[in-house]
Amino acid sequence: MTDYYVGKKEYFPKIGAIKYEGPKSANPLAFKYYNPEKMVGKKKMRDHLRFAVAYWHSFCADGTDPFGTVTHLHPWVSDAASPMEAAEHKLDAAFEFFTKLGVQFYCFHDRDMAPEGSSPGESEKNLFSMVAKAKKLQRATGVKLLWGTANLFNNPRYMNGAATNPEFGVLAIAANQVKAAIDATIELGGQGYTFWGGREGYMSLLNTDLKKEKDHLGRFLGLARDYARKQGFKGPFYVEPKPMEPTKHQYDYDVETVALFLKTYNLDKDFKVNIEANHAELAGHDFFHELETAAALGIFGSVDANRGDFINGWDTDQFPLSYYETALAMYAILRAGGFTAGGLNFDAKIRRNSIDPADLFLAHIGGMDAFAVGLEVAVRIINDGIIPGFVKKRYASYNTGDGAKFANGQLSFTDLAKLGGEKYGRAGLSSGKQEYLENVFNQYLLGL
Ligand code: XUL
Ligand code: CO
Repeated sequence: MTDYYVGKKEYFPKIGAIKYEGPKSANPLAFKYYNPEKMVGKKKMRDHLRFAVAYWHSFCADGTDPFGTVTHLHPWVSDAASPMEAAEHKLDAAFEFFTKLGVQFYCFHDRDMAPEGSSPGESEKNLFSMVAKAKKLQRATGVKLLWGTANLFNNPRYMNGAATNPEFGVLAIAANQVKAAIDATIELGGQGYTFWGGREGYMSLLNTDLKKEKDHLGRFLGLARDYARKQGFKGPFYVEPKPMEPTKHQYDYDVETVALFLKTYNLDKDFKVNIEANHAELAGHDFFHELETAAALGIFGSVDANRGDFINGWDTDQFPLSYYETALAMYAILRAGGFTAGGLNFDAKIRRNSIDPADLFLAHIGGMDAFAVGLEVAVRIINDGIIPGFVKKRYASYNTGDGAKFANGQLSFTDLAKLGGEKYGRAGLSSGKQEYLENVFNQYLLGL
């Protein structure tokens, strides 16, 4: 920790820097498995995992749900005389939290950091006054921006969508907002820029021109990309798939849908996906499936780390805890080459009734420990080679002879059919060994 807080108001005065104490530690405010400096393979744990805190859940959300009002009475709101002062205090509280927790990155929406003004110009002014402060705090603490984004869903004007709105004027206002959010991201050295669909989808097809809306979204993203590149932004853009909520059907349904969308609108060179675990579940997939699909399609970028609840179908945005899931996720991520500009952003919130200041730390500690375990398990699986080796062997018939000719495009369909008719009568009778592989996976989970 730096001496940044000397003489400053602390928002979490009873909590110091969170340290690694090992699996036997009984200290709830310590890491049991996440040891940032530990070398795992060729990289330190911290550089594999690239943890980020989500500004919106951790510093803006106040516990409100459809059935009840505020339960999280943030001191950075209650000690401020105006919304702008509250935004400044929130920034101080956020950087205090980042540094005490020891994360390298954070992510934010424009409206998380600064309140919306009475005109687009005033909103931009508010944003840039906070960006100037954030820049100083980043320099003082070494914490960096993983990605920035624009909130194109909260204001009532976006009730019918932003870039997919049937009214042009709303689309234009959204462009004004995204331009400022891109400028802010560049100013803060953001490593990526995210587009989550927000309200880009439909509630009813009876009032919707689906093709027009998708065309407009494709053009909007292309124009935003061109603008950012012209301003010198070199990082990846992310689309974050989600199948539903708040709309009945979101256009960025899942990874596969987004991949086709990116290709159709010539966005595939600059855009990748930011995969959220809970969104994968809502799409009827598991997190592992979405990660593997993105890797296969060459668009894996970043992760919103969280989990849903197995027995309901909401976007509950809970902190990830299952070692089994984090191990599968890290197995996919490492085989996709690991993170470059992306990272693990905790798009997760503490529960409405978690009202102790320590709860926000405890939640992140649990999530970071879970991914540290997942990382170590995945590295063991990859290094031992039993599971990846099995998969490799399963496809070995495509490496030589007729199979290799097929794989290299040297056989016509008639050739193929002839071989099938004459030569391979006994093919196909081999076990998939799923139970064996699942048992082996479980052994790795306990480090044996
Ligand atoms: C919503 C969601 C967003 C995005 C950023 O479900 O995941 O918070 O991550 O806009
Ligand atoms: Co998200």
